Amino acid sequence: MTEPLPTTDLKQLSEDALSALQVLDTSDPGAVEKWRVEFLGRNGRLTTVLRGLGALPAEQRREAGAAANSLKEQLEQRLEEKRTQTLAAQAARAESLDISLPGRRMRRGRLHPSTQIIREICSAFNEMGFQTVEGPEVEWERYNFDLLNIPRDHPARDKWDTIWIEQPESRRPPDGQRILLRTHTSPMQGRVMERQQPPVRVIVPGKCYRFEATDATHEWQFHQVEGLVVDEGVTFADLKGTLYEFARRIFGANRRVRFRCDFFPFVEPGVDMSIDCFGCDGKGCRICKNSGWIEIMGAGMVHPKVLAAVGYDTARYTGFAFGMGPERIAMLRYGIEDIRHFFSNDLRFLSQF
Ligand code: FA5
Repeated sequence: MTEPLPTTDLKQLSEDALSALQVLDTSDPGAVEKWRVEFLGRNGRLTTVLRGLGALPAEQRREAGAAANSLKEQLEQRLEEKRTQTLAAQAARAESLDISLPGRRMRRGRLHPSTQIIREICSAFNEMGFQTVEGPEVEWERYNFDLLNIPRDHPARDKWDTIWIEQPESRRPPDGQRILLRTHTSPMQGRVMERQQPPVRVIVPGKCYRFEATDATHEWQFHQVEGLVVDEGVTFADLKGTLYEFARRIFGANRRVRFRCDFFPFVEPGVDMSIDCFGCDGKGCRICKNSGWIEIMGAGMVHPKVLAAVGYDTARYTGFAFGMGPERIAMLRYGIEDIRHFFSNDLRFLSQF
């Protein structure tokens, strides 16, 4: 069987290369490189032909060699021409742009409504002399429960449906401490008091998590803002005065405030605080479920066991603490009906604030 003459190969190769070049998008460097590798590359079709020349008789070898080299030059030149044409076409298109057309409006981003209300709450307290501090969302049970007078296996733990983090046996600390996603911002009470002596006056915004079924007023992830004050001579009157002033700043000058007994293991006495409904001025409406009052936070005098657990002198120091849900406060203020909007990332909701 006779081998086809290399010149026949070259003719076919030239046709293939030129027709591929005709449809090649030379503004795409990847496509140009692919074309070059296929026809001119080290293992490309032209180089393969050139390599095969050695097997030919001398006079054919010379003739075929010259033809192959000339084809190589021709293909390189045609590629360059095509590139120049593409650039010229692009430049012409650019010149045809109407630069007097008005630009497209940039859409401005904005802060998430939770962030906005948290900042507002914190600055109300900052103006009253509170310092803002933050802490970890992944927490030891010691801070989330033990130091807050909620020992392991105490039924009070059920109040905070907890998301636990699995720890391999080998990495558990000797005291058996477990890790969780904090269920409230109160663990920062212990963390702050452990590292400083009174006077303490802090506000702690942060994210919390609970293993809860969600509904219009319950999310499994939400924020809280915690407050803690400890010093000599702090009384329940200070708690009431501070929170009353806060309510006036956030909800307006004419708001009335109500405190009722409530139970949290880390405060004694414990209360919940409500404001009179701004939707109906206390007369009763849909917002306040006809009660005239809206509950906005839990609070109380810091339990002496909590102060003692961090080594504070309970004969000398007293304090108060409180914790509120900023999403719930934003819902009340803006008439938002479902807390799940906050984390569903729907721009139709987010861009209203
Ligand atoms: C607490 O978490 C206490 N740590 C508050 C506290 C601090 C009391 C200091 C006394 C002293 P409670 O579970 O009630 O309490 O939550 C406080 C606020 O967090 C609620 O009033 C509510 O606004 C918000 N909150 C609680 N659970 C959810 C939830 N699932 N979704 C949205 N907000 C919630």
